[in-house]
Amino acid sequence: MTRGRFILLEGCDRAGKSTQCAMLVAALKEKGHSVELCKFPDRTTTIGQMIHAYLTNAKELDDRAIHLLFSANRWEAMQSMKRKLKAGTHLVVDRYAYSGVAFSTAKGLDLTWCKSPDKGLVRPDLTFFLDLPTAEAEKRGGFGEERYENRELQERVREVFLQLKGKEWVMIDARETVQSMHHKILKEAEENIRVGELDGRFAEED
Ligand code: 2DT
Ligand code: MG
Repeated sequence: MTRGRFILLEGCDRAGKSTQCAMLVAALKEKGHSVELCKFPDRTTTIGQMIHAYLTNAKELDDRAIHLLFSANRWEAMQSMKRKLKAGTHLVVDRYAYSGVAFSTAKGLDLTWCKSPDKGLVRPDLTFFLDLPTAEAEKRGGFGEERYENRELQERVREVFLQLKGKEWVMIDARETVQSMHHKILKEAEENIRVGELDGRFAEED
C-alpha cells in the first residue's frame, strides 16, 4: 500500500478554494479513493475557537500571538493527518502554512520569523494556487465582515503568496469557470496519485 497524498489548495479569499476542495473530494471518492477534507483554520478546536474570536473581531490579539495560534492549530492536527496519510487516505486541504505566512507578512511581520513556527509540519505533495486579481475577488459579492477581508490587505497577501510560489505549485486561474478549474485540478491530482504509485515514491514509510 502507498501512503495517501497531501493535496493543498491555497489562494486569496473568494478564489473558490472551498468549492474546489469539496468537488475534488467528491470526485476522488467517486473514483473509489479514500479521501478526507481538512480545513485551516480548524475552528472546532480550543485553539480554533480563539482564532475564530479574533477573526470575527470578538477578541484582540497581538499579531505575533495570533500567528503562533494559527501555526499551533496546524500542529495540533499533525498526528491525525499523518495517521490518515499513512493509512492510505488522501487529504484535500483548504489553506495551510502558506496562508499563515502570507497573511502575517502582509500585516508587516518579518517573513523569516513567520516561516519558523511551521517548520517540521508535514509537507504537501501537490499545491494548487487559485489565483484571482483582487479587483475580481471584490466583484464576487464583495468581502465580508471578517478581519482581513479588505482590499488593501488582500492585495498585499496576494503579492506575498506570489513571492512564496515554488516550482512545484500548480497555478490555477480562478477567473475560469468552476467546472474548468475542477477539471484541471482533478487531472493533476489523479496524475500525482498514479505516478507516485508507479515510481514507489509513496511507499509506506515512517
Ligand atoms: P478562512 O476564510 O479560509 O476560514 O480563513 N489565515 C488562515 C491566517 O491569517 N493564517 C493562517 O495560518 C490561516 C490558515 C486567512 C480565515 C482567515 O484566516 C487567515 C483568512
Ligand atoms: Mg474567509
